[in-house]
Amino acid sequence: MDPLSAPTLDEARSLVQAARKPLLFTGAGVSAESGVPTFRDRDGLWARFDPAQLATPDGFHRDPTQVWEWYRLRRRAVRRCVPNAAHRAVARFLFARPDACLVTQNVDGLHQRALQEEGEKGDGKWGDADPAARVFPLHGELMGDRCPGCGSREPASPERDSLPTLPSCPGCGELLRPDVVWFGEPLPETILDAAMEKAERADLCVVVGTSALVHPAAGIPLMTLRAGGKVIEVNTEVTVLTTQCHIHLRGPASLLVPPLLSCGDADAHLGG
Ligand code: BV8
Ligand code: ZN
Repeated sequence: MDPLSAPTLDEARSLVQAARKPLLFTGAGVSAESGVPTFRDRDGLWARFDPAQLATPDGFHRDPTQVWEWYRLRRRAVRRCVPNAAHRAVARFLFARPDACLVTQNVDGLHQRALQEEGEKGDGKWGDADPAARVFPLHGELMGDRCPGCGSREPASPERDSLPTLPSCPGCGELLRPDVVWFGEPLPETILDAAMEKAERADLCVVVGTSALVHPAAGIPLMTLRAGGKVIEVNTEVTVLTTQCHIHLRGPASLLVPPLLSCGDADAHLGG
């Protein structure tokens, strides 16, 4: 069945329009059509590398060169990617709905780029809406370097990423690391606390493109459910969450998210 003609899409759109506190929750699948490899799909990052070995403090301590090689490869790939129709629809939704927020597991920065581009494109039509404060990146940012020594942070630079040497902190000389949360590391407390509070207050959680396997992030939709809210899932596959969702929309994010989140007919035809 054509996912756009499924009755469930209309039902899901009504839930989105009626929601007072909608929370959007995304994973790597929302960026798949931008060309960013997911983690667990067949051609995903796990297929060729073992993030359980590389995206960990032990892995970094054991072989910082290999870990940096992996992150620099991912950065080169993401720099060639652009936000897709799903990212743009999420951005427009956040501008149009001051009661909405986004919790993302993604570190690729494509949601943030879509917000910036839609803000500029909006050319003032969004008023003084500043949705950036309603975006909660749980796992950090791929395009950021952090110093474990003095805590300094700076944006990743293609120049520094192309050096044959590993990056060291200009302030204290310590070996820098990518500013992401590795397996076995705690998530940033203020961001996680704020995201969980939003999940408990949300009356609707729209889950897009996640296998819902990584905790504590995967607990976000469950907190909305436990608080009496509803969950809509957009995914090309079923997941461990599917049976608990009120509506499961089967199909790609860039096809389903624009009509699902459109804030008006014109917007839906924008196609994201
Ligand atoms: C912590 C940054 C404690 C790094 C990432 C056993 C049980 C439960 C938990 C654990 C356990 N053993 C260990 C743990 C904890 C562990 C965990 O959950 N492990 C899992 C694997 C079992 N969690 C942690 O370690 C966390 N920390 O618990 O700390 C603690 C507390 C205090 C003090 C000390 C310690 C930290 C987890 C964060 C790890 N970092 N990323 C980097 O990127 O390099 S997680 C990584 O996975 C990414 O962020 C990614 O977003 C995330 C989740 O994956 P998904 O986004 O869901 O991606 P995936 O490929 O899996 O799925 C894609 C989906 O999209 C699929 O469903 C697919 O069908 C769909 N899709 C594909 N294409 C499309 C699509 N959908 C729509 N449209 C499409 N076109
Ligand atoms: Zn330093």
